[in-house]
Amino acid sequence: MEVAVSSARESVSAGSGSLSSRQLVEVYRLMLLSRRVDDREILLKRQQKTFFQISGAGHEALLVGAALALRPGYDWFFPYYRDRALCLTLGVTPTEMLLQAVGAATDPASGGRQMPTHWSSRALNIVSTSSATASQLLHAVGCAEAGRYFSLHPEAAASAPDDYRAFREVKFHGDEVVWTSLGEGSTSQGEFWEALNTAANRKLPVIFCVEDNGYAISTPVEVSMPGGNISRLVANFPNFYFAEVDGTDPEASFRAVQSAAAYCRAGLGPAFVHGHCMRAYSHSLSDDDRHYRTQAEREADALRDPITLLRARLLREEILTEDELTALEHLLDQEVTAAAEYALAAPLPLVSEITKHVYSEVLDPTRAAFATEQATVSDPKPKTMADLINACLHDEMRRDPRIVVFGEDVADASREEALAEVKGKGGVFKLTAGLQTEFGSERVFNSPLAEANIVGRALGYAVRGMKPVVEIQFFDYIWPAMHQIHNELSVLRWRSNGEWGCPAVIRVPIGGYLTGGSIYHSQSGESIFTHIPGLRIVFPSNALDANGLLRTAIRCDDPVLFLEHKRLYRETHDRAPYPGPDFAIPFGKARLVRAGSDLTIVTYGALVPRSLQAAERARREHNIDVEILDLRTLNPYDWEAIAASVKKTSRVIVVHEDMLSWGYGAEIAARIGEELFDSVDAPVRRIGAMDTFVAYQPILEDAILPQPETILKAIVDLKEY
Ligand SMILES: Cc1ncc(C[n+]2csc(CCOP(=O)(O)OP(=O)(O)O)c2C)c(N)n1
Ligand SMILES: [Mg+2]
Repeated sequence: MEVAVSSARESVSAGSGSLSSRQLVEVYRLMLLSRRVDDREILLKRQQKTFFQISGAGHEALLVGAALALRPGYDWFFPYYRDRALCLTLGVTPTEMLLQAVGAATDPASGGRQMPTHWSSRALNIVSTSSATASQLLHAVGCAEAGRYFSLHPEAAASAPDDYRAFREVKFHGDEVVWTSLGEGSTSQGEFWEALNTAANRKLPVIFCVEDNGYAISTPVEVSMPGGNISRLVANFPNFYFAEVDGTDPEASFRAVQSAAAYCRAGLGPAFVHGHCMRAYSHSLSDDDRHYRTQAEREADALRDPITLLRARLLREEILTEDELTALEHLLDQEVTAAAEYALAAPLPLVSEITKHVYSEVLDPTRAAFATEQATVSDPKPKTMADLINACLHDEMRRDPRIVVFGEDVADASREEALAEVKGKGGVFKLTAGLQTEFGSERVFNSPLAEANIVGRALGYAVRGMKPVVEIQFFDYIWPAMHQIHNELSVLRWRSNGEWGCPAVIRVPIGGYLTGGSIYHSQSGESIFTHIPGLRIVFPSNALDANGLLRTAIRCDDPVLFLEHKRLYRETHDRAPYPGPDFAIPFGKARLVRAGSDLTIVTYGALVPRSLQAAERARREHNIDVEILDLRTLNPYDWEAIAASVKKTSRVIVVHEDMLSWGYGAEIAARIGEELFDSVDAPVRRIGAMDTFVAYQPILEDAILPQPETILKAIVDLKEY
């Protein structure tokens, strides 16, 4: 009676799409195993031995059918929390699932960090998922793009000893497909449409599977979407293979996904499989569907339970007898009981390891290897920050074929033929100028106007071992990507207990002092990002630092937010000669801008030159000798340099452009208060923008943002304190 999953897979794949009796028994075994693991988790939760439960009950037929049509460890998977039966069929074991349910140290998906059903397996190419509905779809898109890139450029897969590539294994075959799934309610998320957009446009081998159980918690499908049928809404997307299928029928589901996979493998485009399944239980154990579904509706739905249907079919077609079914069920119970016992006895995670894998454990961007700071100047002509960022991008793309650059308007010209006649755009600030012309449209291309699309895809590229260096056009418009940055990019490594990482670089023009930039082209807000663990934040104040820090950002193994102050892009005072292709500056190392003995200013970005002006005047007009530290990177930041300077001068002002309240300075000031209380002779001062937005009229902008005069006044006040 027992049939190994692999043999079922082989014979099913070779056959016509209908399942033999033997295979149907195996499908039933997997479906029932999935249900029994759910039921065991529910029991354990009621016994307070686990802490959360959400089941896949009602989705089993669709998912076992789907998994049999796909290749574990070969194809890639971005599933969601209902996909227990898919993962079981791919090869995740009940024991592994229950280890996650109890939060064991040996939970291979997350080491006790994620709720149950948050799948992850490096061996099976199941990429760790979050709880956020639909955000995984963009990762699947980026993953498919990366797979295609490696198959066209296999040389790019080569490892390199001196950067992130030493730790980013690359696997590709050329015809792998990427599975991603979601509930019908989650199709209301913008990221769903952003993912379909790019998958269709680039003909990517992604299977989008909508598991339609008719409800999003308590919200029925007709409320989630006009017309109540997602297939109808997406029908006009070009290049897709579409299938709408009875997801309670494993055979029909298998056939749909098999055809979808064949279409994708042939390079024809993405596929959309819409499976109508049912929700056998409430949304989760925290929900009670009797509160919003009538008894009649619940009873009618229960008639479509795929386990009951297949069991009846096995009896009806005399494939198994009642006794044989009972024996099978008994065997599964034994298997699940053994798995639960094992999981309950498993070691618990160590509190001492909580912060492990917040950042890369293998490549520290503060380390000396990044401290070349050896400029090899061949041309002494000073270059702007814009020039030297652009130069760094050129250098690194030459050195590392895994780098791709995309974002809004970053290409020279999407219509390549135009480049014979025109100069090219290369970004609204021209920071990416010439990259497409030198490296081609496969490596440098425009994204749709959708910021979550940019960051979500970057994550997908990076998990495959590529290095996306993407641009968000203005910091003011980073917010649609915030969900991806906060809930996905920065946390992937930690939530998978180090199994996955996504060391993408996001370059973002930021800041005001533009005269006329107004609310939507002058925002700061770096402290919102320094509050996110897992993300490195860089904020250079001059051309040379921008060049050396961007190089480290690109070579390192963590995700990096690289903030470029627009006002500093083309200033005269911060220029430097091109320092050569290996000039790198480690993170977490402040620059001493000006040595002084009376007072310390801790600052960064556009406030570095403004603080310097104030310090020069303080010297001339008041004989006060100010020391200035430019932090250069905000996470990590150079506490040692701050502490040494504060101990020397005993007076300190933290100066930034961002609003004062809850700003970056608050954290630095608080830490000085906590750790250096005995070293200061005056209150720690902060200077920042007024707690409002940046206005258009220059008189208002000048008053809102900190000016050299503001800093000078604070210096004098504090010295006299
Ligand atoms: C972005 C986001 N918003 C809200 C939630 C809370 N939430 C979890 S599941 C869910 C309903 C999802 O319904 P559907 O997409 O139909 O999937 P189903 O659970 O029915 O399989 C909601 C609102 C979430 N996890 N993520
Ligand atoms: Mg649903």
